Amino acid sequence: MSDESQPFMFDRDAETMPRGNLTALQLRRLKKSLAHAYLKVPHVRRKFEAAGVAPDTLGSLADIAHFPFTEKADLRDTYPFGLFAVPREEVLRLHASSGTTGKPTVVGYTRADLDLWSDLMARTLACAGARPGDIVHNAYGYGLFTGGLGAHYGAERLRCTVVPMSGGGTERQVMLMRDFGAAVLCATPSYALNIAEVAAGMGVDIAGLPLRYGAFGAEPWSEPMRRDLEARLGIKAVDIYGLSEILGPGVAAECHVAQSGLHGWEDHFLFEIVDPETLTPLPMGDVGELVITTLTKEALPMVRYRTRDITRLSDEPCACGRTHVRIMRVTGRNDDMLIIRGVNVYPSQIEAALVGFAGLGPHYQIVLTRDGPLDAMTVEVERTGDAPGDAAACARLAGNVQHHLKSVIGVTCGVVVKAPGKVPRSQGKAVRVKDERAN
Ligand code: DLL
Repeated sequence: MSDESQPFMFDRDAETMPRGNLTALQLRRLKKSLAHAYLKVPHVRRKFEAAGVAPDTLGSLADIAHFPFTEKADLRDTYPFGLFAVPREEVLRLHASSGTTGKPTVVGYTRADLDLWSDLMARTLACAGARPGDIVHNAYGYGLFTGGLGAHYGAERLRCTVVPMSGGGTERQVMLMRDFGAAVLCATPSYALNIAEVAAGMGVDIAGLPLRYGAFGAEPWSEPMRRDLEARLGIKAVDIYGLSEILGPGVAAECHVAQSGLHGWEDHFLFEIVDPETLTPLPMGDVGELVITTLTKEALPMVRYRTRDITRLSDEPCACGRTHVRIMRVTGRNDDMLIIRGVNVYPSQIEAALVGFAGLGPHYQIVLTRDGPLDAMTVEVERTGDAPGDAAACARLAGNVQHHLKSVIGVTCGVVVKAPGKVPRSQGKAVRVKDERAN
């Protein structure tokens, strides 16, 4: 059988489960998970009682719409361990991500949760193109961030050889990618771009190396950015998605076959899209906020977690044969949305407009300032090494970029053209927006 008709899968039975079986499994697991959270977490019990629901009021998957949402604020209010559903001694690992205030959002994993995470990350990496025996160069940050250890244990579970690089030390990353012959690069897309650029500066032809796939995620990116990374690195660049509150990476992954939307692992998560204003569930295909309920997590079961990520679901059959619903590319968050002179702007829209613009490198930063009562936005871009650097040429380029951005995002913003290398480089998740507005 050819590769295309039978793509490799880590868990074929689960990944190709017929819809009827998947729905029945989800309902069984959802009932159990709701009961677990309700019985073990006083905060969850109080919220259920206030909403007039209990685990046994759920008769079908659609009934989930009657249950209360969980938000970042619930984690903040119960900091650090108040949402854990098992005794703290059974939590073998803690991770944390940024919270909305000074305190981080803390998440925990039991032995079974860590096993599940490894399995789902092995599934994710295989879906993205990794194979047992491959060398996986892992440039996701190790530490409290879930990216590094999540990809690490998943790659080991898949029986790959892991190079645990973490972020930073980019020249050394390039050297070891070349010397070891990495087949798969795990990194944020912005850091992958940084690696490609440093390699070019070192005279290393990365596209000529054995590298075949990139498993890129943890931040929004765009189709033009994908094409750029694929050309520079000579790979297929594949989108992977996850968030600490739900698991870390390993919630959803594109397949390298179709590269068109991320299969959300429905045997372990229930996905909904809701209207971000009214919070009512939207039909399949409509754009809204992604809400996720965990079905099998022990330490931190999550009921209807509001991800703030804006996307849509697709249940169209996929060329790879997986039956799990696809989460289309996340276009932004409804809480990092910028409102500039009344116009809603997502940083990812700006990125898509800048990547590939003649004379510009792919690095950019958005600087927000206050102009009287109004917010003003300046986009700092970088000219390529071969674009002329005299003041007149830079002003012309800035004018052209400004015109182009206006036509794409509908708002006029300042544009500053910087010399090559002058826009700060990513070492992990890119800081795309610098907010200099005094409150
Ligand atoms: O970023 C987990 C992860 C690590 C995913 C490595 C993929 C690879 P957090 O730090 O909790 O977890 O951040 C989660 O990052 O709600 C999205 O807004 C954003 N995000 C993650 N993956 C993608 C993606 C990890 N593929 C938050 N596209 C999420 C767009 C993404 N945004």
